[in-house]
Amino acid sequence: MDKDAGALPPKHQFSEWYNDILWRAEIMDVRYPVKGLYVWYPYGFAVRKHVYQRLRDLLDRDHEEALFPLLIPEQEFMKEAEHIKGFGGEVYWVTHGGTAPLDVKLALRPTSETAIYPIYALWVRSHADLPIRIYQIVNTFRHETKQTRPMIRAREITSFMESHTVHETWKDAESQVESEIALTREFYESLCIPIIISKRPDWDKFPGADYTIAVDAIMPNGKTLQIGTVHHLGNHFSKTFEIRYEDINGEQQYAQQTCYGISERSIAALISLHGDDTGLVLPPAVAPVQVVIVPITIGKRHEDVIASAQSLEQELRNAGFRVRLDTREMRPGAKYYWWELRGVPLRLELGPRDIDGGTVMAVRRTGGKVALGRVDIKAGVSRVLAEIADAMRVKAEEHTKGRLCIVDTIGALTSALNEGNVAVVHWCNERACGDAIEDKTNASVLGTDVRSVYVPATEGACIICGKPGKATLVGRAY
Ligand code: P5A
Ligand code: ZN
Repeated sequence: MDKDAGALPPKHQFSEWYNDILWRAEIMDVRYPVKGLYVWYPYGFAVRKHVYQRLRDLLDRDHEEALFPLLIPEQEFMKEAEHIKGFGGEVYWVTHGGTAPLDVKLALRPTSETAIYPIYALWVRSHADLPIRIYQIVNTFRHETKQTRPMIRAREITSFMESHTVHETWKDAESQVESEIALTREFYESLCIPIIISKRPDWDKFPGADYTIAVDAIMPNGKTLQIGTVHHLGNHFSKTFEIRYEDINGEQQYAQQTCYGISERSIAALISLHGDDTGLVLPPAVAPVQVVIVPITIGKRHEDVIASAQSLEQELRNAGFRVRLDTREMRPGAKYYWWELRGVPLRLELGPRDIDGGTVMAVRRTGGKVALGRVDIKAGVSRVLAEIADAMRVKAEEHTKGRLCIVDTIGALTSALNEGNVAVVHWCNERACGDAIEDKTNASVLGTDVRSVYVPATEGACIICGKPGKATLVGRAY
């Protein structure tokens, strides 16, 4: 793949655009010789670092970070029946140590419930040990059978944040679910990504959960991407793994649990929702470079301009901005293109005339330019970065709103979906009606009890049987 080969496909050819931007902007190299495994380039890894730092900061308010092993003994993995039904077909097994077959086969974690919960059984003794709120950020392995795509469906999920909590009562676990949802909202808010929250239908919940709350984003092509899930596990796993506590009356009780996961799909959504025909567009909160300074050195004032650009760089760096001064021997136009492709939110251009006039030209990646005063440049840059984040949020919200159709007949539902939209209907929660919706539309019932600012929280007649139903999301999912 020659980096100078051709141009980035237009964003409306979304699949082509997505595959192309990953190498052009140096996010991921997809040439690793194992299907579904991908390499993070340094620049992609820097984006990941800032996104996950944001996630860690939010989690660290009331969770603790820990680290459990990658390998899970077969007996532990096989203990929870539903879990095996759900994941059994996707597990990679380690069968040999060197050349000798292992006595006990070891699973590469597809997720870590069966690694963590036997240890929780040792840690939990009394109600005083609860709640436990622990997360880890690790790689997990799933032998996915659907089409693999970088960050969207990987066989090695490299950036799996999994939180596992333990509580006394079912209600306590329920409020933990709500608290993880609030955290997820805040996380995606800072990435300027609009989300839709709903309760997955029973047949689609996490294997071993009481219920699953899913977080979806609408991608540029109108497909939905599940970018997070929170599961109320009830006491299914605590019964299997004997996680018991002594309550205040001295009686043994099974604990109540939740788990919650976010992966590099968050970065797939970030890239996909904000990017444009020119390249990436990164929100200032997570951009590895927030401000790039391009000196315009024509003629004899070269040294003057460079010195001025260096002092500007230093000042902004001291103020806490992630700033880069681009002094490479390239035409300014080529530099603009380079940084635009990489999604840098703000470019500052500085030439002799700006220096004489006491200004700096600020060019937003989201469009438009404005001259900022050199003396209060810190305030100016802060303000423009905030404007950029706002513009990104508005644009992504308009896209999401524009793709959401509220419909009440199967005919309207089918055409909404065929036009590349996601639809909201009313559904009675009966499996037969859910199956009918899916059969008639060739789409999925994604979730009910939809929570979204774009959808009125109404009740209405089920689109199939007419009985009372709740707002339900129907779409074609990745
Ligand atoms: C929650 C964390 C779990 O595994 N156990 C611990 C629970 N849930 S989950 O829904 O199966 O996965 C959590 C999130 O991970 C993302 N995801 C993926 N991302 C990239 N490639 C994959 N193959 C993949 N599979 C799941 C989804 O966003 C999911 O919500
Ligand atoms: Zn019905």
